Amino acid sequence: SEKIAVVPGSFDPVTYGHLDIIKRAADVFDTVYVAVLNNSSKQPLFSVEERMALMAEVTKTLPNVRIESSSGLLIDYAKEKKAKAIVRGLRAVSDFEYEMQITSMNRFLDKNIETFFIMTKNQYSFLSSSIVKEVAKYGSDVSELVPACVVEALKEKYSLNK
Ligand code: COD
Repeated sequence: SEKIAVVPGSFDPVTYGHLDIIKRAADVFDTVYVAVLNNSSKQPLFSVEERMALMAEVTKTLPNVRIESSSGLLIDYAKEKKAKAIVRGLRAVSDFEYEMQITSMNRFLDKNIETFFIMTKNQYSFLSSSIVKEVAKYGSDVSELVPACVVEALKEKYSLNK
């Protein structure tokens, strides 16, 4: 049967680190749903629609990847999609505690959906959306960290292209 995975995140905005995880998940699973969600402890720079549009642009060459959004719980969304797994990326030890917490909560809510982790590539281990936003805000070049359409979207947000 079709093996379905959900890759959830706030993706505010998508970085090469996220994209690497999505590509590697798409190599293993038949269908990957990228779920653009709100993290209640983060104040997003880009709207859900903007984040989805950027994600769609950067994944357009991946035929088994679909971009969606949900305003509810991740686990309910994963169930609705008949997903076998939730796939998350892991960077440093600092990600571990938070990931343990959400994994346990999601397992408590539905024990049939596994959470799988993909270790980041070394070159992305210090990359995060927050760092990218911080650097872009001051007008520095982030083109090695995020795809070209994201570089443009950041310039527009911070009005540096005027
Ligand atoms: N290399 C590899 N992986 C990376 C990198 C990198 N450089 N940067 C980020 N990642 C990974 C992250 O570890 C994560 O797995 C994924 O990419 C997305 O990252 P973010 O930061 O965009 O996403 P988060 O952590 O803000 O996502 C949190 C959710 C939105 C999934 C969570 O808040 C959620 O599930 N919200 C919906 C409501 C819900 O169900 N809440 C209860 C959860 S128990």
